[in-house]
Amino acid sequence: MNPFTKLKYIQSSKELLDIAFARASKLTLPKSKKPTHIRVREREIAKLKKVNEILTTRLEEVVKRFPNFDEIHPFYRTLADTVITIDEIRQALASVTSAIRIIRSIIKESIRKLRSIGTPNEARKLRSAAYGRISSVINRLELRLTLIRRAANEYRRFPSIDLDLPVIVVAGYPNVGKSSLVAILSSAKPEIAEYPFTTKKISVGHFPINSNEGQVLDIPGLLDRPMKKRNPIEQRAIAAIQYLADAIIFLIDPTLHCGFELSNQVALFQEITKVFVGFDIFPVLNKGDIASLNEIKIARSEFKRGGIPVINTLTDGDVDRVFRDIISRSEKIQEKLKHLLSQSR
Ligand SMILES: Nc1nc2c(ncn2[C@@H]2O[C@H](COP(=O)(O)OP(=O)(O)OP(=O)(O)O)[C@@H](O)[C@H]2O)c(=O)[nH]1
Ligand SMILES: [Mg+2]
Repeated sequence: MNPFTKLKYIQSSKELLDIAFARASKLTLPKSKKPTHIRVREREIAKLKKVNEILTTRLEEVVKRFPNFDEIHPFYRTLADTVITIDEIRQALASVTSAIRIIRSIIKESIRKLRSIGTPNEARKLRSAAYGRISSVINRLELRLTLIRRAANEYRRFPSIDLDLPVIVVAGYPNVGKSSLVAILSSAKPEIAEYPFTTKKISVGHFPINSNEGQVLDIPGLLDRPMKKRNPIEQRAIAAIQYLADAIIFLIDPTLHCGFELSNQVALFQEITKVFVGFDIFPVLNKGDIASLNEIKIARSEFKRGGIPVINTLTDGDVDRVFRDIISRSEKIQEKLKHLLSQSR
């Protein structure tokens, strides 16, 4: 499951200061017969305490809502790292923690001084000086808060994947029909378009299986290039394969309508099988409605596999049969299903 769902909107420096100072200025103290200078002093102290409470609880909340990056599943850690590096986020969160400390010490010091101050004017001046120092501490955090907000917005939207349930990843070159396939196999409604690189984020769809649920993942298209040269979007796709896939459907467009050569798709397939040793990888030819017999024959021979099934996602009722066949041939999925069955007994 996505470990970042607790993240909320991260307020800006200005929003934090506005709310803290506004709440503090609305404070009303109980009526008292104490001399004016004492009452003013108490009021200024109460304001500082309020500002301290609001700022430190809100900033602590920002830090607390982030899970420990060392403890989350490597898939989510890798995904997070493709948005904003974990080092950067850690540094930003550390700056927030140290800002909390500084604010507390400013408040403490100011309250101590306020207690021994004589005139109301001096008390107000001292409190106002403390506000100034607090403002500059918070304003200095602005870039970090912006970074944390960006991370939180993206992290929160990561797909929620249940690792106890079977996971099938649909991989392949861009534009070969991966999203179209995921859309007909599952509850997912990914964007489908006639141009490559439509899918930029991983999405998950569910399908019923043996009174349980399976998950099928739509991932961004991959080009045939070394792992080191992959951009963050492709790195996400690779992370899904590496950490989540019980089985991989490698979807191929034999017609070249996707805009890429068959030789590139073959090279990608070879790369994936080389890198992900021991994974169940099932090549499937798509766009069977427009592929010629010759194109299918060439693809099968290039992939050095005779019986690669042919489907199409537009009209073909065979898709489900091919899918169920893959599920029955995937050892990892069968193991998971057996385990689920034994648990439900
Ligand atoms: N004729 C035909 N067109 C298809 C088939 N499957 C998908 N398409 C078309 O191929 C194009 C790409 O489909 P997508 O499902 O977006 O492909 P994708 O692999 O997810 O593409 P990226 O997200 O860009 O990697 C769209 O215009 C689809 O309508 C098929 O079986 N037959
Ligand atoms: Mg897609």
